[in-house]
Amino acid sequence: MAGYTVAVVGATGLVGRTMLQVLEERAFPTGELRAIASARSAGQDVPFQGRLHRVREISADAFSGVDVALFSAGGGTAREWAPVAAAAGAVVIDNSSAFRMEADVPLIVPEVNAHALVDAAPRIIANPNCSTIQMVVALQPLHARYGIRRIVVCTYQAVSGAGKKGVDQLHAEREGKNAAVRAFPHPIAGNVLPHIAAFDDDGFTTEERKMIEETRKIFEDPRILVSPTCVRVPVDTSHSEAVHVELAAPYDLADVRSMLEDAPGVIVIDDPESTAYPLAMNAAGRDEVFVGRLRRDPSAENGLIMWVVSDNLRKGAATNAVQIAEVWKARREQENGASPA
Ligand code: NAP
Ligand code: 3JN
Repeated sequence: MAGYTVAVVGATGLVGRTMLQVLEERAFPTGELRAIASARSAGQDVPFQGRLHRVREISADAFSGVDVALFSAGGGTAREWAPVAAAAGAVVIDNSSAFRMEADVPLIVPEVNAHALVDAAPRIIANPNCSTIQMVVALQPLHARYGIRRIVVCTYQAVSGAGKKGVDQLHAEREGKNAAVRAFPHPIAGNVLPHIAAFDDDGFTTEERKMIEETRKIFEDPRILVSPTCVRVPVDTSHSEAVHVELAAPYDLADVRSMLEDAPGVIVIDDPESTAYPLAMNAAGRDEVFVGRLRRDPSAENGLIMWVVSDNLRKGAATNAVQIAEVWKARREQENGASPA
């Protein structure tokens, strides 16, 4: 069968199911699909390209002959199985934090640093955290033109970022019920939680640490200061962010707006007088990063404030991973001079 053999690990999860949709929508040349999950859901079926595919339990055999393995099954599964898939000959594109900060693992957002995937050689490529992805896509033109000194960011993150159990908790609470499994330490319906993942000794959460470290790695500048507060809100899909940035040089607001309008993967919606600004419910189901409320921050030198919204399951996870697969495919076909038989 023509096309690549593609494995989706975590195919029954929110991100994995979205990966299947995005592979299909973007017509990634998939000759054979391997839908992989844990023993819990082996035997279930997932839809892809108009038919149902049987989910198989993860095993070394499941990776035999696989060209591309898209992982979205958490860090533990990635640490155990990504090296197995890579050893079997697959390029692994992993959505977890397991390998993101390893020096020899490219951490890729195609609109920002596709160049970091220098050739088709790396066996593991990491997909950044969803909150980082949408922020760096919006900041990339500013970083390229002016340089970035400091970013203060507050996130408003959808419950789907916490997987199926996050969505289930919100939906159960909306119906006045208790969720069978709680994803959050407090009720989320009608609430706002300044707490995503575990706290460290300095009072930051791991989600916040990811935003700091991943932004520096993607922008290839360890001097960029990042000050995040990550917050969970009772929204199903799309993360929103208030991003306050201090640029390294004076800027012209009209130039910034026009650069953002031209930036790949960015849509500017910014007419506050007519109540037009990016909204989580409008970004859901879309692949772009939406930017609005652009304004000068008079409290900081070269300060700029923006509101950034994107679908966390698509651009924040599945779409970015499939875009990485497309970059990998282009490199590989350039090197080999041909597409797969
Ligand atoms: P989810 O809805 O809870 O789905 C988890 C998936 O992982 C399910 O398919 C599950 O299979 C599978 N899985 C769990 N343990 C496994 C194991 N030991 N072996 C094989 N498969 C296993 O979660 P999600 O929202 O899809 O997120 C999945 C992961 O993606 C997260 O843990 C995170 O690492 C990553 N993620 C990244 C971003 C990002 O920011 N880029 C965003 C969200 C998530 P079963 O059905 O068999 O349980
Ligand atoms: O909570 C969110 O909105 C995003 C969560 C992402 C996430 C959830 C569980 C484990 C990650 C991630 O992508 O960083 C991980 C992880 O792999 O560490």
